[in-house]
Amino acid sequence: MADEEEIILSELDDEELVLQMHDDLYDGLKEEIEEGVRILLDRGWAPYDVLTKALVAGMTIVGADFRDGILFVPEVLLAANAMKAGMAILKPLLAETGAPKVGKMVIGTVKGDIHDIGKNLVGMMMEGAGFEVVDIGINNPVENYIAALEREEADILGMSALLTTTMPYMKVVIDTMKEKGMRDDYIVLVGGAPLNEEFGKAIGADAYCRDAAVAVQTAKDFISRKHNKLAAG
Ligand code: B1M
Repeated sequence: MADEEEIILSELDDEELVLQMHDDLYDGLKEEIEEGVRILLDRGWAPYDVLTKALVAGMTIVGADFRDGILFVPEVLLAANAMKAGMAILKPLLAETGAPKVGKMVIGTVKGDIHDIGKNLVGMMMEGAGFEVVDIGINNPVENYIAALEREEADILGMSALLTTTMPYMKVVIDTMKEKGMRDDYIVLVGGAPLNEEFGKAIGADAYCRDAAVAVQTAKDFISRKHNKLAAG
């Protein structure tokens, strides 16, 4: 039957392939996603375009149907695994630019929150822009952030939260840094789908970053301001 015919990804044009990848991500088809990523790269696509147009856009569709009760946790987990498999292929391409190291960032998802795709993406893009990144993973209590900042002698703290119930924990981390007299030693950047600029300001972060590209640009801006300040003595 026609609708049971196997789709040969390499025979699709770019636009059809990207749409098919959205479907495959939705269906959690890891191998198909890996193949699609490789095909787009072979066709000369920039890794960042593959990431945003094929993977992140696909995950947005998954997110909408998750919200609307059409998809459930097991299916979304499969989609997340497929997305991660695609990201793993892109990671070295995004991360190895040979750029000189410009600063060090500790990044982690806050306590109670296990979403890590956005955080991983930010880490990858930061590495690609020449930052050293120490990823402390998910579900981090304040102690983990403080210990990592001190141990790593980082310049930047990055925090991620995807739930409205976990985002207030970012303030706990920043308040604890203030209590310990260490807040001003670090650039604090926050991000995650439910946050906004106002929230970032209200909790005392230096900046809210809408996406990974904004995180990179914001980090660069703050680091160069820090260097200028030091140079001015
Ligand atoms: Co969850 N989940 N989830 N989930 N999940 C959301 C966040 C949700 C919006 C879905 C929905 O209802 N539409 C909803 C939250 C609602 C709310 O709080 N108001 C939700 C829920 C409710 C839940 C559970 C409670 C479901 C349940 O169990 N009933 C549960 C909670 C678990 C927990 O954390 N304790 C849960 C579980 C899961 C899975 C495990 C199934 C899976 C996570 C797998 C994983 O991460 N390994 C999952 C997923 C995949 C999602 C959605 C569908 C996709 C998230 C994602 O990866 N997006 C999500 C829907 C959505 O966000 N619209 C949803 C792609 C990623 C590239 O984007 O993470 O936004 P994002 O990151 C962006 C920016 O936000 C920014 O840059 C990134 C790249 O551009 N950014 C930063 C992120 N972090 C940053 C840090 C920075 C800077 C920028 O630091 C400097």
